[in-house]
Amino acid sequence: MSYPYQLKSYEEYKQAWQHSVTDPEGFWANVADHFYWRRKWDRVLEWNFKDPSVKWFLGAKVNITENCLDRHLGTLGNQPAIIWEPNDPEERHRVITYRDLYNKVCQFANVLKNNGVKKGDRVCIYMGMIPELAIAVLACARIGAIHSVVFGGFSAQSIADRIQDAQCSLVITCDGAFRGAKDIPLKAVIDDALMACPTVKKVIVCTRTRTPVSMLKGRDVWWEDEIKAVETQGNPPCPAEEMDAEDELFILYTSGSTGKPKGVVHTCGGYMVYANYTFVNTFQYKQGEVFFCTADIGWITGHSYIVYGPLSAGATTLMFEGVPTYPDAGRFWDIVDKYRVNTLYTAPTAIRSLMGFGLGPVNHKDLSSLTKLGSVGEPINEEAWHWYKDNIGKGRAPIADTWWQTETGGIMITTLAGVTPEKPGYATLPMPGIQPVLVDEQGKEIEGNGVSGNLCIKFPWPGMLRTTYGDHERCRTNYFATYENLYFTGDGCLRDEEGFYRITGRVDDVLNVSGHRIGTAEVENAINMHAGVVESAVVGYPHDIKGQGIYAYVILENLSKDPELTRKDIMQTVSRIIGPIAKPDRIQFVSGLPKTRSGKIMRRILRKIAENEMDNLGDTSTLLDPGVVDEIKRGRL
Ligand code: 6R9
Repeated sequence: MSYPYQLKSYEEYKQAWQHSVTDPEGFWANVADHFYWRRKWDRVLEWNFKDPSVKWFLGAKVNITENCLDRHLGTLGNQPAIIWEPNDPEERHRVITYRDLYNKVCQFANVLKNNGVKKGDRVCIYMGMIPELAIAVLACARIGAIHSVVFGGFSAQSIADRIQDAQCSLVITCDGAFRGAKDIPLKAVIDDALMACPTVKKVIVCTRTRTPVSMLKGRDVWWEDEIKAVETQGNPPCPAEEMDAEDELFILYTSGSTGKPKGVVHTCGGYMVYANYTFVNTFQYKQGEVFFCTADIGWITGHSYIVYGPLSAGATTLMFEGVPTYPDAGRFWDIVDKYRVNTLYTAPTAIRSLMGFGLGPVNHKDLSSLTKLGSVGEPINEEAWHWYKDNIGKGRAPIADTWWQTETGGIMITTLAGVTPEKPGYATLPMPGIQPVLVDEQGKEIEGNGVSGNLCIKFPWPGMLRTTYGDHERCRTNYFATYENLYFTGDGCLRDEEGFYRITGRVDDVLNVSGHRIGTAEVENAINMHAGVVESAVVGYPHDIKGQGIYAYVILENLSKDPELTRKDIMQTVSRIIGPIAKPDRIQFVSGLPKTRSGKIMRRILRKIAENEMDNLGDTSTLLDPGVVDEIKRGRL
């Protein structure tokens, strides 16, 4: 496959960006022309950020799986689509060609149909990183069912919340998942979740770990048995459902600063074009290369850069089941070596954790195939950037530091590897089609260079979210109401003298722990569920490996006789309610929280204390009880 819209030089990039601003519709129509549409659009774009209402490729008909599978069969049928590396390096890896993948997706799409799934139904997917996860995702898309993938680290309660919110009718899961030395009992977690989910009529269970599972009569069926049933029917083909460009493709839940996670909704046409365009340009993919994104498909990075971006480009995508440190800290480098990986796309938190093991695990691994590197999920500190550049890229491979969000669908600000300049700590320049602006607190645009402010986007792009599932008003207030006629990202940002962008982190109450987004309110709600807790306040603090750690200030009903045990109990509660990823790193028991006279917690002060910037607390005179601050300072962990 060739990509006529792949930008090859800095000059070409500048021209493309200009074109995308002066004539956005013409620009995106030119890109979209290179996809397979059942019917082309009548209009490219209709939008307003007030409602908000954004529609791309109006009237067009498409199925993303025909672009990811069918259209490659003639030329790439025998090429590897997915290379799968298991958790245990001793186990055999799998190579799935485009033809295999097509067959498997059609087969499983028929399984879904046999189990009553129809266009528009919501399907929850809770699986480990095995090829069947990608197959399940694509099978949903094939028949027009809306997938909602839930990361394997979330608790039963979190899954139940997501299933209820989307009113899913079917769940696809595994008996268990291997992750490093751990064996996670996915089906047992689903069983717990489903006690609160009457909409779920069927559960399809794929075998992976052979952990004993309880199969509920009439509800639970085995993936393998269902496949056999389709084979017995003679493996009929599964024609792709014709979707409107603006039909929903998937829901993915993500944390905001308030309340429960929201279901970000992406649609078929625009998301497809954007995931593909950003993949092909950021990583300068060339046919035959091996692309390794280390994310989990449970996050947006996995959706866009393990599944849809690479497959729509006919690329070979490497899917890894395990973790970077199992069986040892050389695992990524072994994988790069074994499959001659050309592009590695990973997160700063992984780089920092591997840095801690020194160069031992890197030395003697052949990394010469690597020509491009990527970073995603959180700001990359300069030390990690240089370590990655020098020791993994051997000084040769450019680094694309890609800034984007679940809501943006694809990469927004980044270096195009080897094409546009890179700068440590900087995401650098906007993708063609992206118009970033910095605004001050009043929403006034800050023009010129050498400035910083809140990062907003002032024009729609095809991959942007369309709504939050079941609650459009929430979408409006969250993203489009802070500043008039702008999409607000929640990130702070600076633009240097040359016009390069550096993301400085969230300016709202969202934490970024090991590249995972967690709302402080969510963690507080979970802590407050623990018997004996009166109130809590959660803030982030700098953490060497995770980027941010979670610091919780907790008021107990009675002083604890065994504070260590109480801490563990609270951790357990958070683990149960949200999942292990949201466990606080530090819990400080306090007798009160700094509140204003109107009862608002002054998080700024708590943040400063957690960051150990005690001398810099600012004005505390408006507090109801300024004395509480001294107590909290004394008790800092
Ligand atoms: C893709 C993804 C989004 C938030 C985002 C920002 C942070 C992501 C970043 C980055 C600095 C980068 N973030 N990439 N910060 N530099 N290259 O991570 O989506 O999970 O929704 O998180 O992550 O704060 O707002 P998501």
